[in-house]
Amino acid sequence: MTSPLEPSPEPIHVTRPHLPPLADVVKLLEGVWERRILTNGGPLHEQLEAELAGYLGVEHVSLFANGTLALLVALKALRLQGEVITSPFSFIATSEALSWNGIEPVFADIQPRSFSLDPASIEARITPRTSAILAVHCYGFPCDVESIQRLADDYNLRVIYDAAHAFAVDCHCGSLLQHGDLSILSFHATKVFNTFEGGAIISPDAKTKKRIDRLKNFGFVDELTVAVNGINAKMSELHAAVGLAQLPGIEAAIDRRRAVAEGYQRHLAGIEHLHLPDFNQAARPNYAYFPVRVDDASPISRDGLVDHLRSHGIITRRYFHPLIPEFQYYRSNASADPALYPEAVRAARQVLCLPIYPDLALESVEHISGLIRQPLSDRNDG
Ligand code: T4K
Repeated sequence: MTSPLEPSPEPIHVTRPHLPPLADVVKLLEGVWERRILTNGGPLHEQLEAELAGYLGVEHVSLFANGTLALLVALKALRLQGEVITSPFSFIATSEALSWNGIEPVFADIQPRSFSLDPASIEARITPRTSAILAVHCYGFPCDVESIQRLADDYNLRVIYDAAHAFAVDCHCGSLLQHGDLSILSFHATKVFNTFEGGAIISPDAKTKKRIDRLKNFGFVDELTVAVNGINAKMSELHAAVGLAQLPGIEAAIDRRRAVAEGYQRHLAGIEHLHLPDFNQAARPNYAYFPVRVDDASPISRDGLVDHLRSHGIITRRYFHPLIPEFQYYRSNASADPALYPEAVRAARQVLCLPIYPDLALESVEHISGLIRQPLSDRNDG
């Protein structure tokens, strides 16, 4: 075992994709080679939609080439216009999907525990032009879905959940993906469940799924009819094969993530100025990320800790710094004003995502924790 203060031999990255046995993928691909149906809703695509619906506890899954295209199409499917209230503390794709649809993102503040939109701040941003709320289950922690739905009902707004991080997360009433008008998932290499690249939309009913399935296939109803202004956002058979091979191992992968998270909770407990994530927010968490906060009174800053860990080969990430409105493209947005989202500003300054993935060794978790404890404790003593 590496001693807590020795450098790691190999860099440890914030994540490492979970892969199914290659033989399982090859077996599925043999069928693809025989059938020569490579895409456009092939049998593996259909099978993965059905198996995912069963596993996730939802009725209607539409697969996509990636999560960003799923977001683009979800917004289009609901015919949204004007302004949509969203989180500044997310991956840039959340706002980019709005901009690509000609919709203006309006940034509201987040709650410090869940890192997800604060209903009070959403309400303060509602105008006559607001058509929807695009909320993010950040790090897989559930949004306050009930308060958000109440606001939507009161102001006649639609709700879309960017659930890119929330694969297989349950809230108090079952699958988190059942809330809102639509939810989208990402199956990118860095996600809990990956198809290399991929994504999905969860629809509440068969009619909505049909509309979404047309939108992702150029809007075709049949060979002669295009009903909507669609796009090509389909998942190929190759990616579906990876997904089908992943599913049998997903429970074990989430269990191993839990063991890593519990290891960090154990080894990092009681360090002053270091605040650990609260996974009890979900009835069933997925441990997609392990975000810690380095508070402003800490003897070492968050960025100092990033550099310290990097010098020992531990590559953490500051998801989500910079905030979306700090990127050049959004700086001129009318709601790009840090005074409107102080909690998001604080989170972007304090949060550090530690390595977490199924085959991260528990010895490495102890090693990383020792590296974190050192500068926080040393300087406290001095
Ligand atoms: N909404 C939200 C809230 C999202 O977080 C995302 C994506 C989306 C929507 C859009 O979904 P997609 O269109 O991507 O399906 C990553 C991902 O590219 C991105 O999918 C993800 N969110 C975002 C939070 O993180 P980076 O810039 O961190 O990726 P990268 O390449 O630096 O990877 C991080 C680490 O993972 C690397 O240091 C090493 C490891 N890695 C990565 C890849 C791609 C591997 O070991 N193997 C790999 O193949 O963005």
